Amino acid sequence: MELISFKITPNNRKVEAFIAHFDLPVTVRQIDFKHKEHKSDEFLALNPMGKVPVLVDGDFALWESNAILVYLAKKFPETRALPDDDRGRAEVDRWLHWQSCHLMPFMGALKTGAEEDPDAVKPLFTVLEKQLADGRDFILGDLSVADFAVAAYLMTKMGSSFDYSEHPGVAAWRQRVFELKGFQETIVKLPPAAA
Ligand SMILES: N[C@@H](CCC(=O)N[C@@H](CS)C(=O)NCC(=O)O)C(=O)O
Repeated sequence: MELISFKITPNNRKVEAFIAHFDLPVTVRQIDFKHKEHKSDEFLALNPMGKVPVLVDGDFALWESNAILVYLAKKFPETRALPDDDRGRAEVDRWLHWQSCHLMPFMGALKTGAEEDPDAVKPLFTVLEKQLADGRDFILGDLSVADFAVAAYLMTKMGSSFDYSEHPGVAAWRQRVFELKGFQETIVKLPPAAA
């Protein structure tokens, strides 16, 4: 299996971190954005969206990072990262959708300037804080794909700049996930800014 990726972005890092955390037998290859590999005919045959990540498993090419996380968790059940009961599975789906339908669009709006107030993230943090109450170490209690999907966003430069002071449960969970082997092994050190 091969993951075509671009580690520096959260949708890619979440999958890379999952692979690294569980030592999955997936080769990770960084895409050549500079030469627009993602717009080449060969790549568009794998993902007509022209975006990474893409997982290639034999003749099956899967795009959309959260779909990839779920596929890998099912393919490697020893990760125990995807509950197999209906309710647990639905809970995972809820948080994957929350990340892609609420957290990601909010952060996208901040990036484009459509939203100007970083503190507008607080209602989202309040929802996550409530989920992490009752001493839960991870979003579902046990580590799951949901933690990889959501935390990767909060480890970006923007995610690190948010004020977590009113949401200590979110802050502690974010740090806990950051310390996981998979996230430690996928830290990208940016070159220092030019003087
Ligand atoms: N919803 C997609 C988003 C994928 C995505 O936007 N990938 C970006 C990098 S994070 C990309 O490949 N951008 C290149 C482009 O749009 O030209 C996912 O979660 O996989």
